[in-house]
Amino acid sequence: MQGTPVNIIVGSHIWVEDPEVSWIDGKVTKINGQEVEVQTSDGRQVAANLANVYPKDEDAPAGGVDDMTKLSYLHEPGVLQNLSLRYQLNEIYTYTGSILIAINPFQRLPHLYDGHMMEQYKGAPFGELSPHVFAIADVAFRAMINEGKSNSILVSGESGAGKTETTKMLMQYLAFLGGRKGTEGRTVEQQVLESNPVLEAFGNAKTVRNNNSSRFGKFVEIQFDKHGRISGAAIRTYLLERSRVCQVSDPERNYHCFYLLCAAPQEEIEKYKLGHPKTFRYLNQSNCYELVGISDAQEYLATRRAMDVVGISQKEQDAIFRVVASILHLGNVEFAKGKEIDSSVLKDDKSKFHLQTVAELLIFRFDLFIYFFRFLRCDLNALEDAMLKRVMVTPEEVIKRSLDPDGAAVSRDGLAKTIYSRLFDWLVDKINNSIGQDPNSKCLIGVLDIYGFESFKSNSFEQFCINFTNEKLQQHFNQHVFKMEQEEYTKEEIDWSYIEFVDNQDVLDLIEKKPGGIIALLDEACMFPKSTHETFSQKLYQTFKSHKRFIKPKLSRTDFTVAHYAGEVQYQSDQFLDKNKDYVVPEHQDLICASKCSFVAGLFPPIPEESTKSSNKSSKFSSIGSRFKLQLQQLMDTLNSTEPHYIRCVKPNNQLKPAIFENVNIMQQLRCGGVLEAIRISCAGYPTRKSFYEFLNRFSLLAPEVLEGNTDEKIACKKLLEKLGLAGAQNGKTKIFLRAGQMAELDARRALKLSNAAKTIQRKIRTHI
Ligand code: AOV
Ligand code: MG
Repeated sequence: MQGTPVNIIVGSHIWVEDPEVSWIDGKVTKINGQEVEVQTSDGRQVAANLANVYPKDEDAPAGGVDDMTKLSYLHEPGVLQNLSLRYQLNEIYTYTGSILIAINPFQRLPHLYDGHMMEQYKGAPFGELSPHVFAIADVAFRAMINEGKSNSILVSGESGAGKTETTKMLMQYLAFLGGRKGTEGRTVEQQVLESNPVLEAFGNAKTVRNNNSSRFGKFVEIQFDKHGRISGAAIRTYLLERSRVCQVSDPERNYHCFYLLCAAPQEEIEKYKLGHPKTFRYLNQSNCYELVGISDAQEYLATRRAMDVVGISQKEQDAIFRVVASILHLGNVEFAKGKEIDSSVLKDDKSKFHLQTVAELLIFRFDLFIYFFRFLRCDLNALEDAMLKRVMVTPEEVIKRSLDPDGAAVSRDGLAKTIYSRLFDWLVDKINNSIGQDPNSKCLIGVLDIYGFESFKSNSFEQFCINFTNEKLQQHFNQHVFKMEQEEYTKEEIDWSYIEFVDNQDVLDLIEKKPGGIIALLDEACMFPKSTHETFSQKLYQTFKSHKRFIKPKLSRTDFTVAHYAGEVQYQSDQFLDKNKDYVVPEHQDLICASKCSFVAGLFPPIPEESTKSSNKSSKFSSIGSRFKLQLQQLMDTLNSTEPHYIRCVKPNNQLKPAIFENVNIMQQLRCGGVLEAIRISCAGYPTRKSFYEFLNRFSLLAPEVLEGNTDEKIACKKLLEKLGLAGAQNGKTKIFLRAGQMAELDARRALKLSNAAKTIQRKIRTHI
């Protein structure tokens, strides 16, 4: 942040920290050494340290400025006030240089995104029109066309901040620019757009933070031909939240598709033996079944239509929903204690019915089931066995061991989660194949919609991976912002050689270093059969005893804390080992692989012989953490080969309502999203930029002689700077660049001069009288 100027005097307008509203403005009434007394604008008298107050720009425009770099004082309170002023006027977009900050309006603003708007932004020079997502997409598109280089747009922010909506608007605008005018039917751009509702139906759910929360990360790569027309696309997804399939807490929902299917036309309900969501264990753990303003029945039909557009055949669609229904039935299979110790049986006839339905839907050819019923009876037994027993291979013999009811339930849920995540992956693959890739495309625009930094009361493996992603992206962001700053200085022919910034490489090393990072140690623990989360945590404590980004919390024996760039997060390690193991029980694998339905069998391709036979444990073990790390590295490689653009989405309040601007909440997001970091980097250089005209207008009264006989603003400014004796300030080609604190110093000098001038006039008037 901009260093606190020493020029604060009694009467200065300043910002002072406030626990309720983050920053409040006021007037200095007394200065005593380092302590200042302030009369706040809400009528209180508060004391603060001189180092913690910031000057307020009394000349700031009432409606704010559309780019933070135009602020006279670039500091936290200035940024916050500017966003607040604009939000009140429904100006939800603001630039910080080339970064777009988007504050969720929580209300439809249709005029902002209509065809007319798209036309306006098309080809308009950046910064000429109000800040907008279209402007960012337009810059990316033009840069791609003109320089023949790939571009990417990175959208980030916390849950409910508006990433997915922003991404959709970006895609719509790119489809508008790169679409084939007047073409009917299934065009590539239509397929790209319609992939959204399909993926949302299967990958989004209502959470406490967002009624339509994406439970996966997504990178959409839109390919263009040499004429700038969309010629292909590829969608990559990251880390679908698997646990939600079996575990939903009130008042959240499971994935939308389950509710959509329960609201399907009667014929389908009967075919899949469905009923109200209340009747299914995987849905009734929460009391929330409906979404305000959304009809699941209509969404079901809309999803089907979108599936048509992206090229999923009717037959495939039937199979998809059959699998979705079978997961619901699977969840209703319950277990009770069997006769033998530690064994289990199906709890009752209801459980038998549901298991049989799973068998019908998943394992047998649904349409042939009735004819082959007798023949297939034994398969039903196989299904029951796969649920209740495990095969153990010892050097001497092969034995079947029974599972106790809890073990059987865990295994059932494991199966449900695996089937669902494979179904999701299938959908992504299918959409990619159907849209098609353009092998000749040299340029692409990538759009990244990925979960923002998370820090909850309880943080598990998912938060760890999410925050790891954010550390990676943050590093990329910092490097980019730093580069942009340098480019601006180079363009303006300014010396920037001494600007430095600290990056977050040390956190990344802590997490991903090989060997010895947290992910590597977790993999090691997963491969060693005797490991528990306790031994894993002990290992972490030992290894990172003196790592400055790693903390062992005092009151816990297994938690660990990582000091992320956005703040400290305490992780509970108890499920880390389980969640990191990507393991499919061989019985489940064999069972589904042998399904008579080729779609279902295709979800579980046979595992190659060598890897099952191999005695080498590491080849058998597949770690979610390591795979994710690899995926992330590939993503970073892609991003590094593109010209990035950043959109930071901000959620103005937790009530998800319009017109509420919560300062403290927003400040925290600006910090996590790196907006403040970007400002800090820019403050390390020249945070204040003023056009020659503005600068003269404001400060020429400090040395009016510079204007004499001078018509060239640039020369007058140069002279003025010399007169003012500001160390380090520079004259660029079109602007003046001031170091942190210099603006405040000049304002103080100006205020003093004005007040002296006023006193002189008064004196003159008095002597006159
Ligand atoms: P997210 O993608 O950032 O959260 P969404 O894009 O789903 O958040 O936005 C959440 C909700 O905010 C949407 O459902 C809309 O109601 C509203 N919204 C967001 N942006 C706009 C806009 N520009 N205009 C109008 N309404 C908007 V998550 O996926 O939970 O991290 O996982
Ligand atoms: Mg989303």
